[in-house]
Amino acid sequence: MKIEVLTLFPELVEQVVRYGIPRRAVEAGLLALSSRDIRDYSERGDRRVDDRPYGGGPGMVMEPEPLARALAAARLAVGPARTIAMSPQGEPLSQAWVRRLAQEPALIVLCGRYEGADERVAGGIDLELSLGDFVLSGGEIAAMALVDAVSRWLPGALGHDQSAQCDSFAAGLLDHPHYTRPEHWRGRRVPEVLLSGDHRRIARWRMKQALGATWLKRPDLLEGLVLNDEQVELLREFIAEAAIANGEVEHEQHHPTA
Ligand code: 9D3
Repeated sequence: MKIEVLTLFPELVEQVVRYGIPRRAVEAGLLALSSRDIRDYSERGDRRVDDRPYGGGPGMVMEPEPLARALAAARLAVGPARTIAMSPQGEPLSQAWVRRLAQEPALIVLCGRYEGADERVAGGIDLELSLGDFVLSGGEIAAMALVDAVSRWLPGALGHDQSAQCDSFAAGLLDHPHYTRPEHWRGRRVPEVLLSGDHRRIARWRMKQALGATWLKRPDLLEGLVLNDEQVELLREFIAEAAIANGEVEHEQHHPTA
């Protein structure tokens, strides 16, 4: 996949492929990232690409002409591509979007700065994406998050085992707890089941912990899932044990979040 990022900070964006899975995706020829400096398309001697907002008010607006020219150059470079603007007005980025975008042959990603782009460039944009409801200083870190997440879904970027596990084990759930050596650390032991060598019991314990963590911390994620019979039973057990641990059985209280 080719990704072209249009930005005022190309050196910042390129950092994303210096480490980890995005780096390996580039080395394996699965990903080509290039960033394009919007200032190179400025119409002005001082290379500025911002101007004051019509209607007044604080802050500056990205001019449409440099953005349109940079978009045209990016399209020439990568061919037909989905064009995405990283924007606080965008749809929240989700794993569903990440997996969909990883199928594309090319992406063009526009990073806003200042108060955002002149609204008239919106016609050249297919999709607006946000990282969520908090304020960033610009779209670059959001674009880097998108590149990182997409690179994990390029065929061959993860070990085959890993991706298969990710798919089948606990899609849509929070992770189960992890432990490593030593077995006994500052008075706390590793759960006995993980030392048992009984792979079926371990898998059931992990699924139960994943279901339980999701129920406790992100009940909204459970709403969207269809659990199989074993998962329903494991979650019932987890909830029953959590109630006992909370002393709710004797006192007939309810779940702490209720
Ligand atoms: C403080 C300025 N805000 C006035 C109400 C509007 C605003 C403009 C530009 C807020 C943020 C930004 C820059 N942010 C992004 O470009 C951005 C972003 C974000 O801020 N949060 C989450 N996802 C994203 S994607 C791009």
